[in-house]
Amino acid sequence: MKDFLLNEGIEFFALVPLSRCKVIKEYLLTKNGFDENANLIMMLFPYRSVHTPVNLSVYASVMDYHLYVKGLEARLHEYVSAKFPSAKFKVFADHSPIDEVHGACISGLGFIGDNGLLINEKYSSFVFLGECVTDLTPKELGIEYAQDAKVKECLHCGRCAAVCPSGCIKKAGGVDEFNPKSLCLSAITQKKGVLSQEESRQILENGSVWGCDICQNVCPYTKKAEYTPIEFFKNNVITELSSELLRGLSDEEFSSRPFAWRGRSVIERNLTLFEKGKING
Ligand code: B12
Ligand code: SF4
Ligand code: SF4
Repeated sequence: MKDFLLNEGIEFFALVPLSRCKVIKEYLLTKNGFDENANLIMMLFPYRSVHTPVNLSVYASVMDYHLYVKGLEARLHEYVSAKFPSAKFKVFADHSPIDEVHGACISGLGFIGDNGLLINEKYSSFVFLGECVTDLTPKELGIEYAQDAKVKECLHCGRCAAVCPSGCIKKAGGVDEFNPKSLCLSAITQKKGVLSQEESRQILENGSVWGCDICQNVCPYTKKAEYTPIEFFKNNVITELSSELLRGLSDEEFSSRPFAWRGRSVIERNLTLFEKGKING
């Protein structure tokens, strides 16, 4: 299994028992036939390439990582079932049974920043998190469980809290902490329906039509971070999105972008707002 993952360009992975993870969507486990004895191979997928996006977040500028995970699962299926034909396994990312930031953190793949994100020493927080849930044992997988080591902390330098436009990162107990209850700009850009004046102002002022990277860009770990080695994330990067470019995308091309899950109307609304704002002011 180690060789398979390394061949895929996945250099950060670790095995944890499900019992150590925080389950947030139990039904995804039961639906796929997993019980409490399941194991998880937690994986990091670095995604930042040399192309710096102008008016959207890095995650929105690259091809949809859900597609990457689908491809990875198909290749893994071929690899594993040759040796263990009755093994159960499923790869999740984002729409996942567990709190992935917590899972990656306890697996030793990084630490949690005050911006709420998993920071890896090599790639900073520009890593997607995913996990292969399986009924295979550590011995069958050829990977030992990750050590239950003391979790490292970020620098608590306060830069992310100082620049966050939504005030999501607040002082709590002496350190800054991510507070998802106030509305993160990333969530505003993905919201359906009509936006309030304040929400529209946030999109315009911060110049992003999908997602927000402000707290990641200022983080000292990002300054020294490396770019992705994974081909999937290096190709077809959209650095500047416009209504015209969006209209030119075929339905198939559109569905391979990370903003497609909300349908065309939400991203169109943001672009119209952005383009009008640009013309007016
Ligand atoms: C809902 C969601 C959002 C929501 C709400 C975010 C939130 N934190 O609640 C919105 C839309 C705002 C959002 C935005 C973004 N998201 Co998001 N999101 C998720 C999702 C689907 C679920 C998060 C969740 O509900 N967790 C459960 C709740 C209870 O956790 P929580 O309150 O955040 O805090 C927990 C952990 O942080 C952890 N924890 C906190 N501190 C500590 C300290 C220690 C020591 C430990 C061990 C644990 C720990 O324990 C807490 C309690 O369980 C996850 C995927 C997943 N399945 O986990 C992606 C995920 C967190 N998002 C991701 C990304 C990339 C983003 C954006 C960067 C996208 C963008 N560019 O716009 C932004 C960043 C915003 C930010 N600063 O967090 C990545 C993060 C990758 C990383 N390196 O960490 C994830 C993991 C998706 C993925 N598979 O890659 N997201
Ligand atoms: S900017 Fe500073 S406080 Fe925020 S996550 Fe990075 S190191 Fe931590
Ligand atoms: S993604 Fe943007 S709005 Fe959300 S916490 Fe980070 S800086 Fe604040």
